[in-house]
Amino acid sequence: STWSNVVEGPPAILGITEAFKADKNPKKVNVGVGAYRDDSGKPYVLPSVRAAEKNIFARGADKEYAGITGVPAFTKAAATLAYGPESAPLKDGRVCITQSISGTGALRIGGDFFAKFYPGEKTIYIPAPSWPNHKVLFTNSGLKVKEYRYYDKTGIKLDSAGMLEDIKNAPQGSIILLHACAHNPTGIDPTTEQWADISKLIKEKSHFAFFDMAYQGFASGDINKDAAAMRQFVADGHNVAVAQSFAKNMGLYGERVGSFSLVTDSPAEKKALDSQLKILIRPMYSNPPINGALIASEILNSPELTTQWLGEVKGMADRIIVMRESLKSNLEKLGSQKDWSHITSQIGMFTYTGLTPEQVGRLAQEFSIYGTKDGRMSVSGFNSGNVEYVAEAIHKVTSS
Ligand code: PLP
Ligand code: TYF
Repeated sequence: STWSNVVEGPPAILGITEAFKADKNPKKVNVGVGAYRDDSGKPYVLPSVRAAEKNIFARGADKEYAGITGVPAFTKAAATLAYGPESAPLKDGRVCITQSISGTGALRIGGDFFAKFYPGEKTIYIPAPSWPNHKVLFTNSGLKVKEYRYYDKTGIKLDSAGMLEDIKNAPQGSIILLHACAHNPTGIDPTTEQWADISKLIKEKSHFAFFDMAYQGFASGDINKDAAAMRQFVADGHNVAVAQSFAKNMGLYGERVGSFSLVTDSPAEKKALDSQLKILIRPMYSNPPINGALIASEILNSPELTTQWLGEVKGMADRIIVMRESLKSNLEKLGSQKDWSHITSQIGMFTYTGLTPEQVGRLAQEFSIYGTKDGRMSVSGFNSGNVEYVAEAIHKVTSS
């Protein structure tokens, strides 16, 4: 037949959710996919998002097409959120920005743009490990993908020396992908001092810094703190690229709201790049969906809703921080002799537990606790009703 050459491929991360759904155990826990859950284990629609939806509906907003680069009131506010209201390149009018199909779409626009226009080495270096989608996404864009060392498995910490060495040894003018905050999957970020060294080295080597910012506000509860590394790079004179997502910090997962932006040297250069971004995007999807962008815009352009939203982001971040402490103290209470300090020192959506694939397999089979094979667990899958159970299960598989 026509498709006889097509063989079935491996399941994506969503396979974990399928296994979870099929499990009849009432105690089952899903810590696979990174989507926030409230303390009763339910998806959470932010009250500020509901309020924004009401306003949009009450206004009788139409369903006309946006332009190729999306809803201007949204992208303007999104840029200010990422770069900060005092950002020099924003004030100078030299930041290109386009709406995107969430963070993934932003990365893909970036990948395609680099593949077409980047004058230097068309190789992008991603951390080892990284969000699994990075490698295939940039490869499909036509970039060569290589890795830099990031995670020190023995110490469960950043391999700072390895990272710097690999960035140093990359050919002059390579593209370096950096997680802006809350590194996925490890939950381990460079310190402010380490970021300063990375920025300096990237400058010296004339590399290009591409920030994947999927968790602004979600890591620390503070949108400025979580953007600090990226803003420092801009202040250091890097013309960065940024992929921004509103999936996590506004809980707009399925609405697919994000942006791709580039800092340029001048408004004239920005104009040229803006035109090429449009030429790139038009044959992909003509223009992006408007609903989520209107919601984000409504929040970011209303001081009251912004204040409310910031409180809600902090609420999500704080619940995750409390769950980290609870998991760790429960493990200690059970008498676990292992060092679990990384559970509370890591930040963001995930804890990289250090469990082996075999232990992860036992968690699923014996306890109906579903995480990814690399030992990553989505902390928001924990709640006051299941954290003790999870701690007991982790203690059992790590002590026998
Ligand atoms: N980048 C990282 C590091 C992520 O963890 C994610 C997923 O949450 C994304 C990008 C893209 O997510 P989305 O396309 O839902 O915005
Ligand atoms: O790593 C995660 O679990 C989140 C959610 O294609 C996610 O980043 C996972 C896979 C995917 C999109 C989002």
